[in-house]
Amino acid sequence: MSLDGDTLSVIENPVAVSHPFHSEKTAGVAGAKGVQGWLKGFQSTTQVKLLLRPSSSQSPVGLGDTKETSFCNVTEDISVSDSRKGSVFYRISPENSLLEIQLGKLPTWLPVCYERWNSSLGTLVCRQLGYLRLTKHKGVNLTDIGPNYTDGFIQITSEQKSSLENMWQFRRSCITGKVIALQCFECGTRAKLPRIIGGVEATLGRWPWQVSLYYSNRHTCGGSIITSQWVVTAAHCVHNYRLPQISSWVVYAGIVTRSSAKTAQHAGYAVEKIIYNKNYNHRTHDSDIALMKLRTPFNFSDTIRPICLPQYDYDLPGGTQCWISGWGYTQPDGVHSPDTLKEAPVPIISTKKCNSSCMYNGEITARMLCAGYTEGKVDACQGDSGGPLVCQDDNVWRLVGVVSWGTGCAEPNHPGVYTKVAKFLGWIYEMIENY
Ligand code: 4AZ
Repeated sequence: MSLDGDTLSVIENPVAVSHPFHSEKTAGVAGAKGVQGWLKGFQSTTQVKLLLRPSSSQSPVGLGDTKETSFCNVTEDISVSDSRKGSVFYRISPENSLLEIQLGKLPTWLPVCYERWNSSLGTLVCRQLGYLRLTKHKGVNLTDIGPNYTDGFIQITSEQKSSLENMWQFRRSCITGKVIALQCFECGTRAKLPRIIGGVEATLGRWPWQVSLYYSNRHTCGGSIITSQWVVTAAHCVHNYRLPQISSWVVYAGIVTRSSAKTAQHAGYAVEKIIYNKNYNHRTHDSDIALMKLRTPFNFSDTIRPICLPQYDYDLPGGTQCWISGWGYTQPDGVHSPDTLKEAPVPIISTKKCNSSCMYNGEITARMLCAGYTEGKVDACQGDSGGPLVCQDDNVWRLVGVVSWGTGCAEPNHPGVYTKVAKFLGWIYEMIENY
């Protein structure tokens, strides 16, 4: 299987560098460095969109206000310093899997000395990077990693610290002579695909984490694969009367056309558990998030793959380009449900702007985020609910939002509202570990 972007199985200089997990691909290409990585995700892709087509003069980012909307003059504040909370940044080197840390004021990425290290710390670091868990870790001899690391090391402090952020300190040398190599659970990549030009329809494998949730033999909602047995969706898709009838739900993965859902090749996956967030509020749409556990695990392939979760403590600035996908209505009047999965680019709208009196006037809670266009025209709609809002960070796609609600579909000043997944990371980890 060949993957987009870097894979760790490629060793550029086999003489100078030895690879700790060679022969395996890894997910460790994402830096938790903050906004630069996210802004790189802007894509100049042929304009395709989910539900409603923007006029040909529109670009996916930075659309200006139209006449009706010009009173809404809240400007987006794409400020880097506002978005970079905390002062410790993590990444896993794609060349050699070494964990590298940038400590606030130091300008360089430094390897971490293999001392006082354990797998729980590895899990915390993987989760900080948006991966669900650690898959491998080991100490690598400094003599095996070549001459590239001469600026010093990060050492784990000897004192008990309450937060991961405070665990690290700078050291000139590393007594053990070993540094940490990590591999986290792979997610957020797609297979190399032929390009589509000029279409609004997605092709197989472009959004391999997208699933269709069928209830009583009908497509009801979208969802996103996060592990081999768990799917994230919206609470409003599964709450109430639907819960006791678990056997009525079927999860279809690895498809782009709904008509292919029931062919033998694409037998759906039965559902074992549905958990919706206990703080879900039907009236305000707050905490609109749920998890579905499958009875049997997905068979991962080029067309069925998990999406990464967002990193902790990171708010995407307004204007960041993200994507939605789904089988929801393609007209606001709600009569056209497409057979083929649709996709569309949508920029994040800051909560400040989205909560202004010309948009949702204070209805956006800290657990929601907005994406779309002031003038409407491109948006998620009924049937897309529970599906993904994803953003690319370096080469990795992350589940930033879950399609939740909005006033109508694609109306001016009423962008789509999404559940902010970053606010539910602790809840997701807890459910997946305990259920
Ligand atoms: C819905 O009814 C729905 N325009 C989903 C998304 C949006 C509106 C409604 C956003 O499921």
